[in-house]
Amino acid sequence: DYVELYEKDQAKWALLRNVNTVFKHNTLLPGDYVWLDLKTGHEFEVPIGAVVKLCDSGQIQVLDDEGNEHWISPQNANNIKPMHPTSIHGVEDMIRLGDLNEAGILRNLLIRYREHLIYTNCGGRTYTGSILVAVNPYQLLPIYTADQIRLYTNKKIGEMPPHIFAIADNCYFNMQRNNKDQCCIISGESGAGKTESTKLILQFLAAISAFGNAKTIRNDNSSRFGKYIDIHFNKRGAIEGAKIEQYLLEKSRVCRQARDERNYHIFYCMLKGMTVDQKKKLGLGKATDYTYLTIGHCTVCDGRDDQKEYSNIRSAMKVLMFTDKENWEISKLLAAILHMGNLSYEARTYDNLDACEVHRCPDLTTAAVLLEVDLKDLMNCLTSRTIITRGETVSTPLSVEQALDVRDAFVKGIYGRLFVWIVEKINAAIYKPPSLELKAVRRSIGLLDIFGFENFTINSFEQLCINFANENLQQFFVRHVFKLEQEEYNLENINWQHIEFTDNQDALDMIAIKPMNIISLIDEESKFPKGTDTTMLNKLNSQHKLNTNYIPPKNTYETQFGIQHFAGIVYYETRGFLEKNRDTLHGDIIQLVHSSKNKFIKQIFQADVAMGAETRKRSPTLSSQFKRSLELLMRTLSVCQPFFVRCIKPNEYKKPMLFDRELCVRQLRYSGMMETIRIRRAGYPIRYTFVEFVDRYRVLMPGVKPAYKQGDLRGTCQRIAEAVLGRDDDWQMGKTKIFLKDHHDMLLEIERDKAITDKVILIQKVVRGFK
Ligand code: AOV
Ligand code: MG
Repeated sequence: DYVELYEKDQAKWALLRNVNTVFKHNTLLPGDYVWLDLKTGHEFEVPIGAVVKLCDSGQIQVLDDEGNEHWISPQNANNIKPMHPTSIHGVEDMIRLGDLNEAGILRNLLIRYREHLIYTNCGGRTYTGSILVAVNPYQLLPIYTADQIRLYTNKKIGEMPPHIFAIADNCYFNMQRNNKDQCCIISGESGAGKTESTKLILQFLAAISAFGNAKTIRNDNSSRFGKYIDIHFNKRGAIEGAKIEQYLLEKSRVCRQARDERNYHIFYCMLKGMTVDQKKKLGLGKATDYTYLTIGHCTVCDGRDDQKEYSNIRSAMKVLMFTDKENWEISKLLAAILHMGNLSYEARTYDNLDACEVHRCPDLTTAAVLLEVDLKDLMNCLTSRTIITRGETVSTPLSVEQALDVRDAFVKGIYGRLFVWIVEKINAAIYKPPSLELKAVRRSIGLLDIFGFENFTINSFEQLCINFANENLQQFFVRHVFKLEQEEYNLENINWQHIEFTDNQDALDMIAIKPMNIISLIDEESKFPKGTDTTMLNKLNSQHKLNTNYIPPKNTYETQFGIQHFAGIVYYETRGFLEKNRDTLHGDIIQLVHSSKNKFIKQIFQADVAMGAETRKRSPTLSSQFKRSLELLMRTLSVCQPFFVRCIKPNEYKKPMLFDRELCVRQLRYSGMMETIRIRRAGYPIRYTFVEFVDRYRVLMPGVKPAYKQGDLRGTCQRIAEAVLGRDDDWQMGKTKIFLKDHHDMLLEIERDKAITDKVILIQKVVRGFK
């Protein structure tokens, strides 16, 4: 067998195929597969697979995987290399690849993708720490049916082809078998398929998805917030409830969208889906009537039916126990936001001060009616600010720019609090607090779906936060897959060749960990009364200009700085940073809300009203809140047994059956996939302490006593392993644990099943004999 020979003796294999002397002896035959190195020198170019078409007087014609033909002359013989048999038709688990290099990994994904096999394991046949690679198909595949779910339920690992359902099933099985919390970390860049993967594991998130998702250039349904969904199971393994944790909704989107992007889906859905009568009551027209919905010059989204979505959202909200009244209150606030966005201002000067007036228009009146506040009060709030100096309250006018900022801040404040309220409301419907006795036995599976890594033409504070979150996830992966793993091998003193990997800890240190890190400098400047975006940038420069992960502005006029992230360099435009980070509403607005007769808006602003002006000023900034919630998240994840789903985006056009090789190589490279496969292949995914091993498998050796009665535990463990697995196989004895490969575990489990069944039959026979 070809494959076997290659694995056993590459030299002999090569000789047999004459591959080193291909051109001399002309032994390549049409139909043979080769790697073709085009040597273009592009950063993300790797050799492409090709098949030999013709051999003609020393020249060889090949057809590459993209359908292009090439003639290779004898001088360029080095440009082609034979392909390992496993690469020809692909493998379900990448650790089985003979050509363990980027080209091999990439081609494996490509040929599977062409056959609609979007899932590939990466040392995935293990019980813990499975890694699944998912390539976004951008089309509905018939692989998510109820039948498929049944096929994947309760299966031994490796029995079925790789699938997201296998991950879900393994999570569940693991939770039961090890009585330990599990988590599933879904990563990948924007549009790679994280949210779809999450939905496939869990289907009831339709409602929250519309309020927090929007069309961006990268993704028509981009998550503009992060979420961690914890599903709780009772002792018997039945779902008992769930809880959603949300992270940092991108509020700026409510007021501003980049070209070709949309505001949150819910606005467009509402305008398409409401009845004429409902719209009339809210004074609403069509999407194109509203400034807030048209800044990106895009009100429709290909392939999305806003009207249908609206009815889906409404029915989901019903399931989640939102009352009709609550739904109406939500709609009123959304409508008020749209009306406020249409206000227009005129500049004035009073006593040489810049001031402005807001035009009286139907939008203004309707906003006041919907917010249930006095029209005059609303106007005052939007055009002036109360300042207290030496115990005296003075009203100072706002310039047009300031007034627009105040209005936008108010609108973002409403939307942000509305979002938080909705998440809380959903939690109230799905969450059941554990009773004291249950606390100990309840187990959970957590699903993490955040916003993916982003790099737009212009990136702002939101992107910094998003990318910071992704750095954290990457570090979690690196720690789990490379650092802890190799640390344990060293501690246990087993035979191990260190595997190099790219560690993003330095970048993370610079962004948020080490003293004077970027986040803390931004924060400090936000609290400093005289701080501006420029003074902030200056501080960043003087502190970090020598750091290799920091790219300072080219000159003093430039307002952006760059960070070398694990997934590439991103330049951040600092204008507006501090304002976004401070995220405060001034007292007049809170006062206005307090005066409202609308109970709902008062409720969502409850905490702010209760706080009082001074506390509000000192309340934590966005980035410090975000940093803290990320730390909590990382802590939660670190006590779970993790599964990883790595989503890959095959093209930038959201198209099916289009595989951009360079784009994919880039993602595989920065996510550390090469090294991951290498460590997974060399490593020992299954390990037991000697006690665990002896107690679990002593049934395989007659006469072995339980662990607590053993004098030489290590010796007994070794004896069992040698007997069942063979002395020469690739397993190792550490100081306190035995280290095994997947197939050892599978073998041991099968043998154990057999032994136990035999015993049961024996007992039955004995019992019957007595009868
Ligand atoms: P994301 O969550 O990773 O981006 P999504 O999960 O929203 O990306 O996927 C983007 C689009 O790809 C979806 O709207 C689907 O059209 C398509 N897609 C993804 N996975 C599948 C699948 N398994 N089957 C069919 N279509 C799929 V972001 O949230 O922007 O980082 O912030
Ligand atoms: Mg998403």
